[in-house]
Amino acid sequence: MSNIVQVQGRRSRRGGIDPTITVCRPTEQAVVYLMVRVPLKQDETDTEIEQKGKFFNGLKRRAIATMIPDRKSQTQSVILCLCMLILVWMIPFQEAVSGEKSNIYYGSLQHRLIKDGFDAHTITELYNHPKVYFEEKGITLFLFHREAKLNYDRFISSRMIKKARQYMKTHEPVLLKAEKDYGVDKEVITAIILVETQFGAILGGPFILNTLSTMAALADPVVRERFWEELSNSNQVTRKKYETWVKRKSKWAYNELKAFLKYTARENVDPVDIKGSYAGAMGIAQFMPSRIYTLAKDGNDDGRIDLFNHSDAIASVANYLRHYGWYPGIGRKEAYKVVLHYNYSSPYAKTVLRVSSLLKG
Ligand SMILES: [Ca+2]
Repeated sequence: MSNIVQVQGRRSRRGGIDPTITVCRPTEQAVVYLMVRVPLKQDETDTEIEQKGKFFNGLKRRAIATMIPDRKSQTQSVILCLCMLILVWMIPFQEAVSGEKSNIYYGSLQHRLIKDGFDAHTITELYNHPKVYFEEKGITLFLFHREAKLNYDRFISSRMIKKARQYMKTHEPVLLKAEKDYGVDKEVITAIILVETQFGAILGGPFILNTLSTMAALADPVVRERFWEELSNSNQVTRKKYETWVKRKSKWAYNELKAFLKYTARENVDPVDIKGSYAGAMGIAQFMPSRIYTLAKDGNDDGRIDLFNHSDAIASVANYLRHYGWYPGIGRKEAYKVVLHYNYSSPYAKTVLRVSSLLKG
């Protein structure tokens, strides 16, 4: 009885190739089932797709030639397949999984946005933009993100505190104005801006439009199922946890997406060009789009709210903290609760207050 290696591929212009490598014995159930997914670029030509197909056909031939004559054991078969999978990943296909083109995922989301009052032409054009794709990789990171595991200690190093003092010196007039206008200590504003983006040095990776659209699109059962198929290969999350997370986050992301689209339209900035955190927070102070409308402020009085501008970011943080209860002379216990509103993480709030206290000392 020989082992059989099958390489099957499902091709589509937008969804990519999903070759499945299966190792099994004919009279038994599949012993090993491995799958690797190779996405295609939106503009990939038929010839390029054909070349990828040929590669997998070659893989299949080599695998069968190796395994059938020698009747290799299951273990050897698995090792061979794993080696081949590694080879597959090493092929310099230009498009990462996260870069997969989107319309197959974003169809129902577009309908929903249009139904909720967004201009049909603008939405269709936006989701056909080459930079818009399903942000699979980023959303996976978000799902597995563990706030408590982040290394907050680095923010209280002498190097960081020195940088914070320099920042306070550079932006002293704006910080003093914010302190006067909002009654919020300049040290705590500085501490938040340090921890959020290291004073604007780290402004995020993925494009916010893709991050929020991807999470919002998971409200569609078809998209949700497809993404689950990707995730379930990692064995890091149960179906139950996934469903709970999706239910909560897709609703939240949809509201954030609407706020983001309104904000970018109001400020006349291109929504496809703004990068943010894995959760969709933007700018020097990492505001979520919904908060921009209610709590962001124009710190430099130019009539615009630009969260990539330090004066606007400083005033916005001050207003945010005041809104959640900060007042001059606030005690540590109360201050801790207010900072938690910025990011609901105990290590985060403790670090912000520690930095603030070091800056005062
Ligand atoms: Ca401004």
